[in-house]
Amino acid sequence: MSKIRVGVVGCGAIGREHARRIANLIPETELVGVADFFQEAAEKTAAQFGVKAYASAEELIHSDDIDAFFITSSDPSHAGYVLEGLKAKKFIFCEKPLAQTSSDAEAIIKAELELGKKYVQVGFMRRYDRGYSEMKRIIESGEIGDPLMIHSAHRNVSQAPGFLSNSAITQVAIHELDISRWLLDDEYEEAQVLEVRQSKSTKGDWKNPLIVTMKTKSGQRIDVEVQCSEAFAYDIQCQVVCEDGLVNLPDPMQVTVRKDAKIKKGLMTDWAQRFIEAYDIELAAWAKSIAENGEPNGPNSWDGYVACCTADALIKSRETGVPEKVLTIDKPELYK
Ligand code: ISE
Repeated sequence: MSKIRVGVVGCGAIGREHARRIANLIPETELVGVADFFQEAAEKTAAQFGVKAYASAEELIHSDDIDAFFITSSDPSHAGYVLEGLKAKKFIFCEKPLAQTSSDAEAIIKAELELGKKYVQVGFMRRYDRGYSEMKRIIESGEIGDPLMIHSAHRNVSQAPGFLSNSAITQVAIHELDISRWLLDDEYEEAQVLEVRQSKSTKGDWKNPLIVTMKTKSGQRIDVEVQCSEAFAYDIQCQVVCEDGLVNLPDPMQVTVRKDAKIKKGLMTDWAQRFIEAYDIELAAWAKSIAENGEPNGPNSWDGYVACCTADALIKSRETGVPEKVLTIDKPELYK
């Protein structure tokens, strides 16, 4: 079978990482070209992989040499490129978030429904992390009873320039919005951001830390501590409390060093390293599902849309100070 010919839109760190996977790790794919808002960045990455630098994202998306493309550009550009890709009937792998607002994500759902087939996958890579996958398997087995609540923490050492106050929700907490509903297999009723005493590292109108909470339709509660920056490490914690027991996300493997009458064990500082294996598994599964079944089978536009609706409710609750309803359209048949 011929290879899936892939382009990458956005040549920042995650774009180059995905380009490397497409070019070197995944047998079903071939890297054909890249594009970036800054032509120099596109040319540098193209030279690194020996592929074409397109003059614009639109040119790459509409090229007859491309079957599928990755969106790894800045968050506000995602929704527009997804819509462009649907016009061109290309498979689209869009890094999270799918859009900046639920109305932009809804436009994507409508465009995809008109095509009657799934073209879009959203980069919620945690679903492919071995720790989270095992937690889901245990919850679904029923061996520790029904899930009642989740306690999570998402702690970062730093953020790239351009980070805004609501990026804490749309860029950081968005992973928790997806992984929690995936683990619980339930939808959200309401969501709220809780105020907490601010740490000395709070910058401008960023709130650091924040507590993000959600309540599901069946009454489960989720609380997430979000530290956008200056945390002691890149540290992701998740504990699902069930009726008869609980399940914890394991820390990544680290060796221990014994010295000076102490045991030392390192923590990570970088999210790309923390989830490197999850990204590998995610991209391999994406390519395999397209090659074998003609459509992606990972987190889809609906999942991206629900995350945006939940983010909208959280952003609204920052203004109102009370829990806000998570409002969605009815789930279309295509995503059931
Ligand atoms: C980044 O964009 C990610 O997706 C990481 O997973 C997250 O932990 C980090 O805070 C974001 O900036």
